[in-house]
Amino acid sequence: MSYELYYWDGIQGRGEFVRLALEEADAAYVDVCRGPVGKGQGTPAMMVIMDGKSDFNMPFAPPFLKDGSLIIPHVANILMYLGPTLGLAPKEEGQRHVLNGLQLTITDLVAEVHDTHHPIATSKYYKDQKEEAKARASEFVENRIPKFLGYFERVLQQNPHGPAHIFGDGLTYVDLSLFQVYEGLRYAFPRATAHLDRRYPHLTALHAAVMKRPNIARYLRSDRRIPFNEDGIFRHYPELDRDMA
Ligand SMILES: N[C@@H](CCC(=O)N[C@@H](CS)C(=O)NCC(=O)O)C(=O)O
Repeated sequence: MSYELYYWDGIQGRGEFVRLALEEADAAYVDVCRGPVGKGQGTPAMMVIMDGKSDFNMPFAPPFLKDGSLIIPHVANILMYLGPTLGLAPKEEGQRHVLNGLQLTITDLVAEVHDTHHPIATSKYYKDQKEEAKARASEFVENRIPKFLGYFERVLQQNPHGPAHIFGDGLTYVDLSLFQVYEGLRYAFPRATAHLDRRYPHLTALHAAVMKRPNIARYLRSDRRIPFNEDGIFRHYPELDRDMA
């Protein structure tokens, strides 16, 4: 039976972290909102569950994964659920929680990326909070990108199995998510991230290695990979970008 991924159509957004894991594992899944309306798919099918008009648990926000009768919300939670089955997480429970801690740090980072263009209200347009966005993005570029990426670089450096992976000696879903963060930050802040390779060599090598994995490379070439755009989490607004000190 296929997994069902529910996420807003037209953007990579937070759904992309889950897609990358499903694609790497070549798992059968339906991207429900991208399917035909009227055949149990499309955004209306998601809204039925979101609005509590189905027999399933009602999630607060997408993405969520449906596996049979289970609805699993929140990116990190979905990945923790899928990880062992997809071969992208250790089987041992304690280690799975360590991995989840890393993914939750990515959740925090993603929330801060979102807040660079929506610092005041998620319900308002970017154009209605541009001044505040400038201040927020400036702080993000100056202090938060170095703090988050510096942290992940150090975790790679300290991995007793070597810096090829963020945890243990094999690929995990966190490696895939770090690839996505690296891609997204470079799209949103090309000036600020101009020298990532020099500053964060292990992260840069991880990004390159993930991009070359056969299933990921195939996915990136496919039309399932929607280009970044200004409706997603990682948005490129030149006025929010600047050179890093
Ligand atoms: N912690 C959740 C955040 C989910 C989330 O914020 N989803 C966004 C789309 S990317 C949304 O639709 N939010 C609606 C809202 O917050 O009202 C996760 O990591 O999945």
